[in-house]
Amino acid sequence: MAISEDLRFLEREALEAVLAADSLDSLDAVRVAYLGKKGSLTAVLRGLASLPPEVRPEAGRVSNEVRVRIETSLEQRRRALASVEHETRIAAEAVDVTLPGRARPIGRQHVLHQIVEEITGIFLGLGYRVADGPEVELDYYNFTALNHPPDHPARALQDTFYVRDLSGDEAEVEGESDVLLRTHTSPGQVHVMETQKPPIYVIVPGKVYRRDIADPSHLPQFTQVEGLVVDEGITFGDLKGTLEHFVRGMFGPDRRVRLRPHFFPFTEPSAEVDISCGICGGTGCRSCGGEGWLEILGCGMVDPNVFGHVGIDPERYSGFAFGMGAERIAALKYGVPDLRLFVEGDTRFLHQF
Ligand code: 2NM
Repeated sequence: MAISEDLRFLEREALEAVLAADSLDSLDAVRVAYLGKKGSLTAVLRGLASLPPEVRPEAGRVSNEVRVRIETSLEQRRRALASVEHETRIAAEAVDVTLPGRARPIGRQHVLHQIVEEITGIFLGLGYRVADGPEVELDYYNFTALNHPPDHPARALQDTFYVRDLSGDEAEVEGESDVLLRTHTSPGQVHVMETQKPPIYVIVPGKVYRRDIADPSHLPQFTQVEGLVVDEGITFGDLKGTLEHFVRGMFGPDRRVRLRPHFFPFTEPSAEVDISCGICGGTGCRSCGGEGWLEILGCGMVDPNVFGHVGIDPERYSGFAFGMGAERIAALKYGVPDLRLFVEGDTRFLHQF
């Protein structure tokens, strides 16, 4: 009778310990404490053998029932705790798939790049090809072959960045320099004329350099786009029609085009080209300085002296050329008041395009 009471006490104690276990680990400690090799119930079961024969069956039956109930209770609690631990882990690992992703800034083409592509695209549509040349040039290609006389003011140290100064032994004339940063992309066109036979229809975009202080309308480095046509029977009318086509493609069909006589060393005759102001339509406003017209490029018929330098027969061929600053075109198109904005890299400005 005493053994049965011990067993029932043990059972109650074990079942309370099972319910008190709050993790799988502490529950396993309870199992070991009662059912393990050195566990309390195990010790009782071992003691059964030494009981008097008349109480042994009853004690055996009761202790077996107790073992089964403790085991059942352990299993129930194990399931409950495992399920709680599983739920806790799932909750901790949960991903909210409805959260918006982190926005990553994407790159874009610089507005000048876009403008150059737009300009060249119009001429590609007319069958022109794109050519380029080095930014570091020889004086011959930048000036001499382009009919600039030796004393032309653009050759002055004040206006041109010289890379190599030939004063000294190598100089043919004291103080003369022969390597420079190109001041226009025309030397690229000289290379084309030297290496290709007419018909020539090319557009030459690229960076050019002039010794100017940056201000709202000047940059020491800017982007030029020049065009050149050399073929039989090319006239000033072809030049004008080509430029009108360009202006309408670039600024819209309502713009008018005006040519004013001008002078360039490499063309004769030469002209500057204006377009009617997009704000006032030509009557004059603040945006065009009251003029009604905005200057956009320079042009002319290629001087026969230029053909002479590159071995093109001026009796058989004629041609026209034109040049424009991409920054100026972009400023006019978008109403930008200061060319420096294009090169300062302020993304608040650049992201508008
Ligand atoms: C301009 C204006 C007028 C020009 C001339 C040539 C060449 F190579 F054929 F002689 N290329 N570009 C030219 C003519 C450029 O830019 C304002």
